[in-house]
Amino acid sequence: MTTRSDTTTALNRLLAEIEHRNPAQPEFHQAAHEVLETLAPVIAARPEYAEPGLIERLVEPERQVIFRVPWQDDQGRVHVNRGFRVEFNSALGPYKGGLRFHSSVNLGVIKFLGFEQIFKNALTGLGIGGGKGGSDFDPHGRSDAEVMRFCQSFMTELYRHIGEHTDVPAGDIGVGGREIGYLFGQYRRITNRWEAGVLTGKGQGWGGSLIRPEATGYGNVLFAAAMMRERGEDLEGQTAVVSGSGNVAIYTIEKLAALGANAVTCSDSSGYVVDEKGIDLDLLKQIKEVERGRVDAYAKRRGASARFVPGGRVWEVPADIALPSATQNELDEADAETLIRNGVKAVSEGANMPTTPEAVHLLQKAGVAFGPGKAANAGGVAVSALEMAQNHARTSWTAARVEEELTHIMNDIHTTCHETAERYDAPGDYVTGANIAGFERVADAMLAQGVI
Ligand code: NDP
Ligand code: 2IT
Repeated sequence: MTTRSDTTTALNRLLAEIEHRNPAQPEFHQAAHEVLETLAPVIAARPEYAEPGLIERLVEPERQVIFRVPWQDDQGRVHVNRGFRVEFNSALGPYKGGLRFHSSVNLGVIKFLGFEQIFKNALTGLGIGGGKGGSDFDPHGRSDAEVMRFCQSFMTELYRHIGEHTDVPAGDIGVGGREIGYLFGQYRRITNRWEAGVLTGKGQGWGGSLIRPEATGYGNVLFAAAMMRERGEDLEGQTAVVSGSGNVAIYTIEKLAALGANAVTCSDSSGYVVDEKGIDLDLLKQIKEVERGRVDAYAKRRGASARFVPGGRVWEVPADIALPSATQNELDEADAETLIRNGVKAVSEGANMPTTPEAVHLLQKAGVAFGPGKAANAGGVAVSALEMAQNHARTSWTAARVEEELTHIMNDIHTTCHETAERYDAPGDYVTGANIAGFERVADAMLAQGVI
């Protein structure tokens, strides 16, 4: 019989092996540790999961594509970026996951995101595998024409690896509606196919789903609300700190307001804004979505209630709930201490892996409800799967119908994580609940489908 301590020893050996075989990929190591460290109870309880090779296969992507992306700027200069698509696991469905365009992108970052995506997508219950891609291209300050040429060059290689039944990319940092439009146009041109389901996050009128732009932020707030309900509270009247000012942050702030909470911050890589009256969403959308400006412009135009703090982090602003919505490892141990000191009740991750492992540990120890990204931000990919469903059926649903489905999915993910944590003696631990529940679904499919 396999004991929990045998299992932990075997998992630790595998983690050392992962670090050795994947050098210089600290984000991937971090994501692998975070998942594998919580799996010992389920592997000990269900011996079939201890089958040699199962976890080893799970941590090795099925396919990794790296390619050159040459493009010309408006002055005619040639730039060479690197493109990635990591097709991690297709046991539950076609590879599904976003594309990130950011200067920090490298193979290790894409692998961490792809690995997380496997479990997140499993939690949605919608039949999607895990993948992720992107490029170290930095869209900041680039003209529309430059972004278009970059997207066209990127898709000129990517098209041969994707397809509505194979691999379905979407947006992530630096990839929104504009980029998905250029990518879709080039895919259609090269393949001569109207294949709506090959990309999600498309525009209204050409295959996009209503509520997809809102889905990640809305979903995270719904998850936070479910965690608060579990504590006998709701969001009404609560003060929230939100980081980031992109797609996820904006619709997080919007949904918080709809549920009676007040988001008082937003940020970008230059610093943060705190607004005592609550973030004015129309102004933020104008600056970020229309003008593609920086958050200091918000403080300048808002008047006396707002100020810009260059280089600072939003976590120093006292709040009841915190929703990190920018990037990985943006909330560390010192930030967690500050949040706890200021009486935070819940932290719900809109971004992927924004909270460092030490910070997660501190928050959980202090009794703060902690919603890990793979559960809390699954609303985005869930509505992507609903977009695929609408594309396959050649129909489009009303906003009310999509939002109703999203609400149902987020509540279901919350219940699944909560119940799974209780089943494995970790009541209230959503990290363990999300990892084990996601793992069980993927592992069962992998075992049924044999050694491939
Ligand atoms: P956007 O590109 O729309 O916005 C990203 C925001 O985060 C910007 O304000 C950006 O500021 C800030 N940011 C990014 N990188 C850094 C950095 N290294 N340091 C400081 N600030 C940074 O991206 P999204 O809103 O789509 O994504 C935000 C997070 O949510 C990511 O972790 C993403 O993986 C995750 N996510 C996204 C989903 C989606 O559907 N879009 C779904 C699930 C998760 P600046 O402009 O200065 O770089
Ligand atoms: O991290 C994520 O889940 C996303 N960026 C969304 C992926 C998707 O396919 O919609």
